[in-house]
Amino acid sequence: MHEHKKEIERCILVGIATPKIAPWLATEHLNELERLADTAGAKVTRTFLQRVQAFNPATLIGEGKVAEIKTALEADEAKMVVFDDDLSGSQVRNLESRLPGVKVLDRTGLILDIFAKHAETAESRLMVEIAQLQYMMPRLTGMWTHLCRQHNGGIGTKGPGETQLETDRRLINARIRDLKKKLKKIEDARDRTAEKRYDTFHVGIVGYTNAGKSTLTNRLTGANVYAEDKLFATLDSTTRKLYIGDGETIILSDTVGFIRKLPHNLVETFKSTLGIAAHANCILEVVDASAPDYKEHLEVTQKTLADIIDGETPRITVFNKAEAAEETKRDELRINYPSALQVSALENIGMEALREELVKEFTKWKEKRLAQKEEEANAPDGWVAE
Ligand SMILES: Nc1nc2c(ncn2[C@@H]2O[C@H](COP(=O)(O)OP(=O)(O)OP(=O)(O)O)[C@@H](O)[C@H]2O)c(=O)[nH]1
Ligand SMILES: [Mg+2]
Repeated sequence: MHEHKKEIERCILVGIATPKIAPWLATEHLNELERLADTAGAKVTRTFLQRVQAFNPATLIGEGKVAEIKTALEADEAKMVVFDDDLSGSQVRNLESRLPGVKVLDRTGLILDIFAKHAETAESRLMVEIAQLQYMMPRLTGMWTHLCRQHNGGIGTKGPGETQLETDRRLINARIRDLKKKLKKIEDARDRTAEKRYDTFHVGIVGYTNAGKSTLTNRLTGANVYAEDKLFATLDSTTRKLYIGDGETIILSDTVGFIRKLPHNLVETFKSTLGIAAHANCILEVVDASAPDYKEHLEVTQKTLADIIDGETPRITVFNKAEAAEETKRDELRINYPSALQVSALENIGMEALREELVKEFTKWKEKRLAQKEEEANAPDGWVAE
């Protein structure tokens, strides 16, 4: 396949390691950023990892490093630099003025870009646009102050830019409100569908991006959900049926993956998609057993989930890609997570055990539902269960 060379942007990545972060983990974070850049369609020409004691408030990294990056950008003919850490509006402005003609992004901006490219349904498009506008707001300030200075040469004067800025802000806020209204309509319709499913056992598949959630969904249900070795291959949740015999069915929802430093407003807006997980009767948590930083993946997943579902929902933890993990690592996982399963969706290993686990949870749920129904039927005011 021929790629158009022009479409591939060349970029340089910058990571910052504070004394609190172990070097191997800092490298792992940068590797992940590289995969994000790749997913966004950019080619990484080099990466910088700067060890700092404290962040420079003006440019995040030290002035010397900025100069070094400038030289590297010129040598590599790269026009974009991506920071692994969040940049404030003024830091973007300061960096852009020191690196003329270079686009300065942070991890959040990159993730938003990927989400914008991958969003397919009306719902995810709305969510991404809201998140993008929210992300833009504080950076707008920087942009206009920047222009304002250029025009007036003065500092702290209220120039025409300020008025323009206020207008822009108002317009953006109006747009966000409008988008949120549209989103609400879609969500309400979906909630009604969810209510209809009240009597079906619903499993929400969650986990870090690229853990193999879609591959696992396909393997379990024989479905053909898009799975790829890219971060955020899945944005819109897909729902598939799993037949478990006796005419019984389980519904599986494959959802968007989590990632460290997932932009907060993105989590907020995507809550409704993840809401599918919130409606779930059981959570199937997929972890990449072969990832060196799987512990961090687990942590990120737990934290993101804690905001969405109640702690009572039963959970099955699955270590996927087990065939690609070292034997010592698998032993470690067995000891530390005794109730978790080890599987390989790719090589079709351990699927039967996972099915059994799902059926077990289904049976528990069904018994509970039956008891509930009986209670409803026997209610003194004569309520009849549907
Ligand atoms: N070695 C190995 N690779 C696997 C396994 N399961 C999935 N993969 C690969 O991991 C990559 C990501 O798989 P996906 O199923 O797209 O992962 P996902 O969790 O849905 O990812 P997102 O939708 O991007 O969050 C693909 O290249 C898969 O082929 C496995 O058991 N072993
Ligand atoms: Mg997926």
